[in-house]
Amino acid sequence: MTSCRLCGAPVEVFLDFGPMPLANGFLAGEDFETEGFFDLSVAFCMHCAAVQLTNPVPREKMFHSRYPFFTGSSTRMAEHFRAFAASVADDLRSEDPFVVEIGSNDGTLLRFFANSSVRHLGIDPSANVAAAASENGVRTAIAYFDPPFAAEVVRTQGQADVILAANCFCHIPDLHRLAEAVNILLKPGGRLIFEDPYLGDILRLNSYDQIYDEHVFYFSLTSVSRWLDACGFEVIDVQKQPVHGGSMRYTCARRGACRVSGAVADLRAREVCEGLHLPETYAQFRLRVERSREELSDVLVKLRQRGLRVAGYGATSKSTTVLNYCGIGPSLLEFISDTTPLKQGTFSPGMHIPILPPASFHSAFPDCALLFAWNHADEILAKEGAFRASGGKWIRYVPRVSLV
Ligand code: DWN
Repeated sequence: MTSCRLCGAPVEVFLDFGPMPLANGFLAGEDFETEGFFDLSVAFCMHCAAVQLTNPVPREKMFHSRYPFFTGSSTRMAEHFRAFAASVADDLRSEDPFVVEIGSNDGTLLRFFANSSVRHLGIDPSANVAAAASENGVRTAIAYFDPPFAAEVVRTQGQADVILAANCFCHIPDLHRLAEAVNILLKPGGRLIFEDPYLGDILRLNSYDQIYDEHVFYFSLTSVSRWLDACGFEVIDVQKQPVHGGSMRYTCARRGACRVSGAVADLRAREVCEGLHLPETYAQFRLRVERSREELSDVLVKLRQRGLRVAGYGATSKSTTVLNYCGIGPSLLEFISDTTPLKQGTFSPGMHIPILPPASFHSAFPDCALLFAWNHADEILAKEGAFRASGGKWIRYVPRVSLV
């Protein structure tokens, strides 16, 4: 029996995907033999409602100097982060504010502050994405954020007015140590604002592909509140975000320091109505996931039997879960198109499907394209009109398997 990383109570595994490769472990042909696998299973805590991986992968295996995901690879995401930064900047009141971002990746969010000459610091353990941020004029430290690091920042640069994190906290296995570090770095009246994929949306959309090694937690307001409560903080506002398949932005402060918005009580009540605290909710999710796997495999097998060419679009982290869980290999999917230079010329983790640049997609459109980057569908469908015009069909699997 595994225990909850947040409260120590026993947890119940509701979905076991079996052996999985690293979600971002894109590899060269000569590395197939030595590729590593781990057991991907996800559990629910009856006590604090935290949904979490039971078997996190050592962080150095995932976040390193060849980390292949760059936030700025989507123009819509860049716009989302520009608007996020502008709203934070509007609320800065001190004379010489200091803004820190944990997990700052290529600096897409902090660039706004850098361009406005606001004191800022990005922190990221992956040297290559941090270097991209520095090249864009964003001050970035290559580090994991922990209490000693926070103390060093305070000693050299002072405490922060605001600490930001986007798609970062769900990657951190020890949230109590994280809160300890936040407590050191944040000014007494400061705000912690973070956003991550929202559990309610994962259940609603059946987006099981959000489950992979890097995502240790699948947050709800209920679990976030229990975590922060144990650390002297509280959620003072929540705002739903339409990115990454449905995210939640949590604004937090030290307990009692700020007025709590009515949106917090509203969302808490909605989570009770949706049964986010009940084990049967997760048992039902598991059945829907299993059905989706059967339907997707069935569609792909039938398309191949008809002699049609099928390619993937977007070599996302999420695609690693889908491909390996559904057993989709090169016999069903010819290649995956992706804009990231670091991924191009490699093979997908586990199933070893070639990753090719978009030129390969455009030079000879496949008959169908499996949209792994479904969270960027608006942006992609807008620019890939020629594929549809040529008779191409998109295969979607979120929220359900469909051919459009
Ligand atoms: O939390 C995480 C999220 C925020 O980002 C990380 N653990 C890793 C990463 O997850 P992901 O890889 O599932 O993220 P995306 O944003 O869905 O990945 C999009 C992929 O698709 C990138 O490799 C870029 C590619 N892409 C493309 O080929 N053409 C993206 C767009 C918009 C395009 O037009």
